[in-house]
This record gives sequence, C-alpha cells and structure tokens, in this order.
Amino acid sequence: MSDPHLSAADPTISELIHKEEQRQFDKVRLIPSENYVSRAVLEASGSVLSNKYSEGYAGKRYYEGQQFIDEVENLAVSRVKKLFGSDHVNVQPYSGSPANFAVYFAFCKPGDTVMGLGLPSGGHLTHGWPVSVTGSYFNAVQYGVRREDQRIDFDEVAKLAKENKPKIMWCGTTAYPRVVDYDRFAQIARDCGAILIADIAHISGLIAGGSHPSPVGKAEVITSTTHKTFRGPRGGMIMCDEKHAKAIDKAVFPGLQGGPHNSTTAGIAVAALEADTPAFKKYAHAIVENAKTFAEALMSHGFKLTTGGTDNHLILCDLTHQNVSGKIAAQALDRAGIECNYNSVPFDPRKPFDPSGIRIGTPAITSRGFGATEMKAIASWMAKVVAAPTDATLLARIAGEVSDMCHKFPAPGISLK
Ligand code: DSN
Repeated sequence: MSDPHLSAADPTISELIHKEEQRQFDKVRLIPSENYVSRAVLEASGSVLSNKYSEGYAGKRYYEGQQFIDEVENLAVSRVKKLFGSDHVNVQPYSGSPANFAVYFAFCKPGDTVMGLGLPSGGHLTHGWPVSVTGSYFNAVQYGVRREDQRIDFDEVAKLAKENKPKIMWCGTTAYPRVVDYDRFAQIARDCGAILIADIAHISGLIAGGSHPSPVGKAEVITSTTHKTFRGPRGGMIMCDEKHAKAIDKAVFPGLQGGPHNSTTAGIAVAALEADTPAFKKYAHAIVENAKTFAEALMSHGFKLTTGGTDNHLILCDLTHQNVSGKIAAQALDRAGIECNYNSVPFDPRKPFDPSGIRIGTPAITSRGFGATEMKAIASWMAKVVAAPTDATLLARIAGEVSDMCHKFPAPGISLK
C-alpha cells in the first residue's frame, strides 16, 4: 500500500500546517494559555501510539497488546508524581475541562452545592459559571474579587462557604495575575467541610519549576491542563490524595471517558521529564521575571493593569479609560504581529464578546528566550497600536519590526530560521 508523506497525501492540509508554523515563528505570541512545545514532545504526541485503544489503567485494560502502552502511562504517572510530590496521578483526562468534569462526577450529585471563582473575576467556565454544564447541573455559588484592588475577596469566600456549605470548593484561575493563597483556601474549606480542588491549569509549569507555591498538601485534589506553562501536549491530568484515588480514576474511566489518548500520554511523560531539569526551573522563574518587567513597562506607557501588576505569567490590561475596547485592541495588535486575547476585566461594564480588557502572558515568548529588552520593546509597540488601532500603515510597520525581532530567536519545535 502506498503511504505518502502528508505533503503528497494532502498538500492542502500540509500547506496550512506550514503556514501556521510560519505564523507562530513570525509573531509575538502573548496568549497566556499557549506555548511552544519541544520537538521531543511534538514527536511523542504525533506517534503510532495514536493507533492503540487502552481503556482501563495499566495492568487492568480491556484490550490486549498493552505491553508498551502500560509502560508509557506508568512513566507519565511516576514522572508527574515525582515532579509535584502528589500521592496519586491520573494522566488520562482529554483536557482541562474533562478533568474538572471528572472531579464533579467523583464527588457530587446533580443539585449539590459547589463553589468557585466567577468567570468575570478570572475563574474558569467549569468552576460553576451558569453557561457551563457545571453551573446548570449543580447549585454553583460564585465568589469574586474586591472592587478596590481586584484581588480574591477572602471575606466573601469565607462568608459564602459558611452560608452554603459547598461539597467542593474550586480555587484556580484563568485570568488572575496574582499568587493563589492555598493556605487560606484550605482553612476555609476545612471550616465548611468542603473538598478543596485547585485548578492549576495556567500555573502548573510555574509550580513544577518552583516559581509559584504548590497546592499539594493543601488541596485534596488538583487538576491541570498539560499544554500551558507545563509545555506539554494538549491534555489534562488530575493529582489527588491517596484517599480520593479510586473515586478520581473511576470518574475519568469508565465514568466520563473511553480510551486514553496514548500519544498525548507519551507527550505528557516527555514534558514531565523536561520539567524535571534545572533548565526548566530557570524557565519558570524567567516567565515571572519577564511578566513583571513587561507589566512595569506597560504601566510606564499608561496602561492600567488589574491588581496593579502581576506575580505570575499573566497580565490583564484594563482599557476602560483608553477609548478602545479589548476586541478592537486585540484585533489591531494581531495585525501588528502581537497576538493576545480580549478578555473581560472584573466589574466589566461591557459584554464578554466585546469586553474592556486584553489578556497577555509570557510563557511562549519566554520559551523563545525573550528577556527584558524584548519585554520593553513589545510594551512600547503595544502602546502605539492601542493609541491608533486603525492606522494601517503603523500596524504594518510594527508587524515588520516584530517579525525582525522574532527572527533573532529560535522557537522550540519549529525548524524555520
Ligand atoms: N481557554 C483557556 C485559557 O485560555 O485560559 C482556559 O480554558
């Protein structure tokens, strides 16, 4: 049987992949949930392991032929365990949302009370926001941030927890630029009898690399994606205390999913190996250092940042007073070669599809080796774009300058020069 390479078998898809590769190389990629994975992770994730069905867990599968798959999954599990120091790890969730759904299935019945940070305050849809299944099948109580400093309002968290006695309490964020205080959450959860779940999707790489405190030993269950700061393939994982291991495993399979995506499991194993190195620790600290420099530079150009800065990989710019919506700004920035996403800010007067903020982050650009000089240059370009988002000549000129800068830095997994 003929078995041509993609470029011959499907030149259209091949060309689109090539164009996307070029785009990722030429642009400053600031979406805080994205990254560049290594060539090794790419190779593992696009391997023949995709050909295999493996419902069940290592040693207890429903299909034969698992001699090598079991080893791959055991390696992924043991590497993640070692990296985070957790009792039990499940690497089968297809991504972050399925990982979170598995947690609900493990501990809650429809109608039970759950608590999480509201989406407009920087939480995730799956932490009980009304449009998510988690907000419609459960009695979801949402806490928020304080209006004056946009930080998590622990007085409100404690009050709501006492009044509502949730079964599970989420602490975790997707648009919150500050350290999450796991000790305070753990105390509140203990006081109201809730199981504390930390969703560390955005910051798992920072935790693995030691640049953000770890929730292990404080949250009984921890969920994460594997493709953000962790720099692995698109996937999910759940860590938990031993007492919850059975419930979590049963909820993932057979509760929620069928066969695990074995190529992804291999990619997670490779990413965990890469994360267990001094180079990755340096990377995790550089992400935060870059974000702080970037935040200072943006503020020096007049940008208002929610909470007034950042402790992690993420910056949320509030454009409310800059006469431009987040969507217009993000679209203009994209034309200028700077990719970010528009995002609601706390207490946003605008609608989520055309909100007042833009969300940016440093994981991807730090993977390319950008440092303080580049952070300052990007902040300066951003100020010019946001001040004149319809100036096509300006946007084209900046896109050229951005591309020139990007070409000085290699991108992991990308062969272009
Ligand atoms: N979509 C992810 C993010 O960008 O933060 C969260 O699911």
